[in-house]
Amino acid sequence: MAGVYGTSVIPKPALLAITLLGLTGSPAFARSYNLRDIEVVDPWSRPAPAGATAVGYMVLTNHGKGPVSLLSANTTAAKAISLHQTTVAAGVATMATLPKGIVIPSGGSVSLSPGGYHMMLEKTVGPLSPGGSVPVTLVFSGGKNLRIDLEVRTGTGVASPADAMAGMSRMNH
Ligand SMILES: [Cu+2]
Repeated sequence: MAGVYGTSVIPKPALLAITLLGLTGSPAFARSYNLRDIEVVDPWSRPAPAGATAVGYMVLTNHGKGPVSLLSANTTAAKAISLHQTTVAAGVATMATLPKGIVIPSGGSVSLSPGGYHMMLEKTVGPLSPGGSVPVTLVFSGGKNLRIDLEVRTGTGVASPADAMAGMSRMNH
């Protein structure tokens, strides 16, 4: 995107963060879910065919006094869900699994977004179609479970995550 103007001084993660802020800055349109002190805003996924690797994105906020971890997630719409972190360095995306989950600090927010933390849905049972939704149960520390729906939509024009997913699948699955 920035490359159109001949200079690409904005690192990709920063650009993505700006895009995400733009999206979540419209609370009137963003779905949100609450479980005690945990708030989940705008969970979404991208369209995908059956048997594919799909993604899950959202913003997690912890309004409580202690840290909370998102430990895992599960769904009936795919064989399994993993928690991953993408790191982009020199234009190359690599992903790591997060066996200990994602920590949401007290009073803080963590974004699951293209190019960063994300959920990976492995082997979708059926196609994920635009306008549809994917039921997901989030498992937090302290035995707290929250049922949400990922809204399936065509993302924000970011091209790299699907490629990164394909690479990840070849490497680790
Ligand atoms: Cu992944």
